[in-house]
Amino acid sequence: MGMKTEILKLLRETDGYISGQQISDRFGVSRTAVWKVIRQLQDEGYRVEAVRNKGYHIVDSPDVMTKEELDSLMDTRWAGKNIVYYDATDSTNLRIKQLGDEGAPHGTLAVADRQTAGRGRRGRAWESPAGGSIYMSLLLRPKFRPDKASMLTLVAACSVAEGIMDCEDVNVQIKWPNDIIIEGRKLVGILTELSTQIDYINHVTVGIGINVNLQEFPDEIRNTATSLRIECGHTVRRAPIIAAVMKHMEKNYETFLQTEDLTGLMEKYSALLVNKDKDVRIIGAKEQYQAHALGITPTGELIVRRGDGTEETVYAGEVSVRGVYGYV
Ligand code: BT5
Repeated sequence: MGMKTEILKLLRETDGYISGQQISDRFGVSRTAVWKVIRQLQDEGYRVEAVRNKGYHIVDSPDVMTKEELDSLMDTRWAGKNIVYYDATDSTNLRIKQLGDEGAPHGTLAVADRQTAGRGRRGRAWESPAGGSIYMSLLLRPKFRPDKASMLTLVAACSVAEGIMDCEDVNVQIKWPNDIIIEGRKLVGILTELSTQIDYINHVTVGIGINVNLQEFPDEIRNTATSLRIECGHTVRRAPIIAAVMKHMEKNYETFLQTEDLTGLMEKYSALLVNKDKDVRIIGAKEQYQAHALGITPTGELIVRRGDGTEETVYAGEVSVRGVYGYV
């Protein structure tokens, strides 16, 4: 951890004031060096008060998203421990794929404030303006076989939902398999991509886009998208959400590894599943039909009952699911 991160942490952990002398003793640097770091933090938007004879005090943390802010909040062993931060990049998924090819460790997290080529599934685009959203991708290096990797999208969905609800008083739900919604509108999209050999995984990229402080959307998604700001009615800090999502991701991934399927996460996932006991329209490559969704299997397929009473499981890679009325 760099000194700026350490000082930020120290300011947060101190009730009241901490003197410049105490900080400089702690890090073995001059008081001028401490003051310079404080100035940098203030320039980044932190409200750090300096009171003569008392020292420094952090009043509040606005929505600052920097590597230091993220490092200072991360409370995990591996998930998000090696953060690469970009003010702007093409796509954090592309960055992580490259870092993965170059040998970056399991748990490496790329975070951007803006993407110029944000990607959804099957060539679709992800709207990625600056200043109001989370665009992040996590590098995983699992040892299991490639056919199990699609379940990681569901592990991530669970983790994002839990992380958001830890930080904000909202009720989010999961639209199988990879969207998180509030009141029927899309708040989060997840894109999991694999780099594989025939029978083993090189690495997995789990890309997560969360609309945090966006207040308006382009026409095409105006009626289907939402943000935390819109739903909560106030500005939301991004960095604590990233830290909370990583915390849950680490835990849920380890649960997943115990059985290499969703057995240990079924209860949580099912409780969050918006499609459960709802009519859905299954849109496959060859056919479309209406069915009743019953839940998921331990391997992440959606269980549906057709009109004639037959039950079947639907694999995420093959279909889209729509509510019979509109988006959900
Ligand atoms: C997804 O695709 O929902 C996956 C999105 C993953 C984005 C993250 S951001 C970090 C990482 N880096 C990337 O380049 N990608 C990942 P899909 O299910 O195909 O949904 C895409 C559709 O959602 C689009 O066709 C739009 O209709 C809609 N959409 C686009 N941007 C949106 C936004 N910001 N909020 C809500 N809906 C959006």
